[in-house]
Amino acid sequence: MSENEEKIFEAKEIIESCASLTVLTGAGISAESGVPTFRGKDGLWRNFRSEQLATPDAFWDNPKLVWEWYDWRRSAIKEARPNPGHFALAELEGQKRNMTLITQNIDGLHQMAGSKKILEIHGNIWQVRCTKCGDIKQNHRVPLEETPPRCELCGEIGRPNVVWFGEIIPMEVIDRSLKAIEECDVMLIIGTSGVVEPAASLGLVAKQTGKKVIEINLESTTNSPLFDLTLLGRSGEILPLLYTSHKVYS
Ligand code: BJW
Ligand code: ZN
Repeated sequence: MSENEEKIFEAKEIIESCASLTVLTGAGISAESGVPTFRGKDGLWRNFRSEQLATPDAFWDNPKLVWEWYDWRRSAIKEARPNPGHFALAELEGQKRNMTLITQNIDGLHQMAGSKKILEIHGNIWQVRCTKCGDIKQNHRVPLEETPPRCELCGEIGRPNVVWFGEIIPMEVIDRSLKAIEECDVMLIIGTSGVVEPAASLGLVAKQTGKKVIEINLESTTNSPLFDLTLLGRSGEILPLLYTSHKVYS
């Protein structure tokens, strides 16, 4: 057995025997569905980095440009379907007494795969929020009829209902994430580079409060040395190996 296979075996035992599990996912889990990650080689759009576009300043400097980026990402996400990693997490939720899925992703693929208890800490790309009255509407049109889209109620421009750099994640969402970590026995951290705060610190909170923390990533991250186990490989290949299909645990 290779070292990684031994770790997968160990992780499977930990996950199968725990009652309460909290999961944090990042862009890597959707990579096998064809959704570009942020910091990988496919993360660039017209030579812009996400850090240059995912900010309130970038939006107010040039709302049309930022909406064109979102329109491009919406077109990629619209074609995307959940991969075996998303489905494995949805099935695992059905087997656990308590499982919360915290996701940094805004693509909605966990919902599509059947996960139920989801905290979208960075928002959702299919929602448009009015910059004046705050009204939030679902909007699945690709491409958008106009960029930026306008609010049906007050006529002001809308923005994606997501959390940009320098913005605060709604307190209720952070509180619920921390509570899920407090209540869990094991935390799984999947497909995130762990560089963006405060999401990056959630795994550290889990570790510091005595939870087992297992990471799954294509490569090691700066946080890997702090975790109990790091499984290297594609999440769509590793996650289905981590539980026994159709077996119900109490
Ligand atoms: C695979 C795989 C496969 C690939 N299988 N794995 C403390 C210290 C320093 C800075 C800060 C701090 N606190 C706050 C900050 C500032 C800032 C920040 O963190 N900056 C860092 C860059 C340093 N944070 C904020 O501004 C946050 N707000 C905040 O803290 O408010 C309070 C505050 C305000 C002002 C000052 C101080 C405090 C808000 C952050 C919001 C992030 N928003 C984005 C955009 C969301 C909307 C959108 O999508 O358009 O969220 S940025 C982008 O990064 C997006 C992602 O969710 C997020 C994380 O990226 P992720 O998921 O990790 O993706 P990648 O690409 O980085 O990694 C992919 C990983 O997958 C890689 O590791 C691959 O190896 C792996 N992989 N294929 C398994 N098949
Ligand atoms: Zn409005």
